[in-house]
Amino acid sequence: MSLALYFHPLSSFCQKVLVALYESGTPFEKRVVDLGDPAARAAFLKVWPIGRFPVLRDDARDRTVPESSIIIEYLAQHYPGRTPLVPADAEQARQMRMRDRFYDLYVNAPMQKIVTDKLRPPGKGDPHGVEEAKATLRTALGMVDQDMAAREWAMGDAFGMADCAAAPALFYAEMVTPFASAHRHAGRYLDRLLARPSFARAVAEAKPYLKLMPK
Ligand SMILES: N[C@@H](CCC(=O)N[C@@H](CS)C(=O)NCC(=O)O)C(=O)O
Repeated sequence: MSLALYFHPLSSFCQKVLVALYESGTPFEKRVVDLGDPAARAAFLKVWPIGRFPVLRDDARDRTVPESSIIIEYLAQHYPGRTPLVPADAEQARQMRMRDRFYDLYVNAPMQKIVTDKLRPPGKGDPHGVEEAKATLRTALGMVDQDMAAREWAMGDAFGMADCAAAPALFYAEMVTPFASAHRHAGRYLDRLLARPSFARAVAEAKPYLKLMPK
């Protein structure tokens, strides 16, 4: 098998790529990385010294591809599957990328900031940063609610890369700062994402690890 994904099932950015792979039906080998294990971390840093996953390794093309959006673009370019994840039309593709960035930067990243702050050693927290993250998340979720009032998926009728980004970002955002009852359109969008087989599978695979989420 040419493709291998370095990832962890609990990671939101990794789930984003898992959804893309499950949507496209592209075969790949799973390499679960436990960053808490010094040997596994050291081995992963040899693959990608930045130390963040997901990372895709393509032996056939001799490419190491980091960054969830770039991995999905790479898959769409070199391993197109049954679900086209990036529109062929340039204007549609630009809009898809804009929404993908929106979910990564203004939903996923602030959600991650709120969660990871709880893992910091006592006295090393960043309450100001967490307040900023909460404010960004609130604004972003209000925008998602408006945007999804008349859409099934992020770009309209067709599921794509932005929905891969939205699914884990909204899933964990609902856990961290519940929004679905106040933002009904965003909440129903999350319900549709959870019912989508690709994301349902990623969530089922994450379930055994959810207990590791800090309270
Ligand atoms: N911009 C990156 C973000 C990746 C990222 O933040 N991954 C997190 C897990 S969700 C990670 O590797 N965290 C480990 C660490 O920071 O030590 C992407 O889109 O792939």
